[in-house]
Amino acid sequence: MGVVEAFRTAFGADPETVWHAPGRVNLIGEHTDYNDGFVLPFAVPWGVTAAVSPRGDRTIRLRSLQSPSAEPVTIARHEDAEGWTRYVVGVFAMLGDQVPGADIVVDGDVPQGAGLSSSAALEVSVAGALNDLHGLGMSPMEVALLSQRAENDFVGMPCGIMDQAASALCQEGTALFLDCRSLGSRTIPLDLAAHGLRILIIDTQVHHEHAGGEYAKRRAECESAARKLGVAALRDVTDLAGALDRLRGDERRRTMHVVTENHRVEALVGLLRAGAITEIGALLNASHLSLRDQYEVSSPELDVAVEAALRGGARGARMTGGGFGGSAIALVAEDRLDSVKESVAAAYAERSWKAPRFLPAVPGPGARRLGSS
Ligand code: GAF
Repeated sequence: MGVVEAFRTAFGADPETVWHAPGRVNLIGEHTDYNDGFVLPFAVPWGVTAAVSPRGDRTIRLRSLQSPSAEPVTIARHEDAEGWTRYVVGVFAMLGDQVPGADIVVDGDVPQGAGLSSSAALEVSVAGALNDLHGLGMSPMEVALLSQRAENDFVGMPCGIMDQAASALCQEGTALFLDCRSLGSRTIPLDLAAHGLRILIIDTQVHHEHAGGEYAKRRAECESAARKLGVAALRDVTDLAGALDRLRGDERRRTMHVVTENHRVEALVGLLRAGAITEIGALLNASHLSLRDQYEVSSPELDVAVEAALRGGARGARMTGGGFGGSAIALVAEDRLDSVKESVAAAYAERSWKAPRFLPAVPGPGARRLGSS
């Protein structure tokens, strides 16, 4: 059943607007966003579609086509929200008195647990719809910032701006180069097909439970290192060797990663702009090693996926997203796709791990209205 039909069944009328927001993969620039640094994500072809009508009271009635119950959940007070509904109710909480309640049906097809930002897609689809319905006049970046605040302050996940910005701002066929301090962005053409290349998502189908706690810990370590170095954020470190001399242990390693990763993003953008996409593999590989050894957010499943993809002929590969499971990406020449998949599948089978899932990553458009009645 489509989302509009489900809305009619649940609420007895057509939705006033229907919005779609995508998930993302990050080409490079990992754990740099909350350090005021650079990121280069692109939107994936999967996302969340939200059919929404405003209500005359403050109640939120919500149904997800992915939830087994056909009955909408009724949320009269924001603090009553549980589970996935918090990402939606968080958006209402951040908008406060600017909007009344709403009837909402959501339908998502972002592969669950793959680390492709289904939560950002959910927040941005609802925030985009409410912005439109109530004429709030928010720019796509303001929609992203509001969605990030919903996640930080309501859900309690201290994420940076990358996922919501990618969902709100990306454009088809391009990656989004975002300066997470100025919030200035530019679209960078990602002309994979013209070079006979593909980006393959390797979903490890594993997600480690401690990911949220480790994420907050990394963020705190970076903030502490920046304080010790007397800079506003690790993005401001210009003398890396001097900074490393002044730090120890984990904070030293985290700083090493963040500073070098920012340089890798800029280098990779430079190569793309020069039309040298075939040359970006080494930067992807270096990013992975840094995330594995310096930032310590990889996992055995991600490492094996990356190593096996390279053995199978990938031009470069790295974990993508927050880490501790989720997905890796591999840059692969079209004629090597089968051998890369076979190599990764065999490496997983040898270890008796659950088979990984392979998904093609084609850069899609960002959030947009699909229709209104
Ligand atoms: C998660 C977060 F939500 C992002 O903000 C970002 O920090 C990413 O991990 C790591 O680059 O997706």
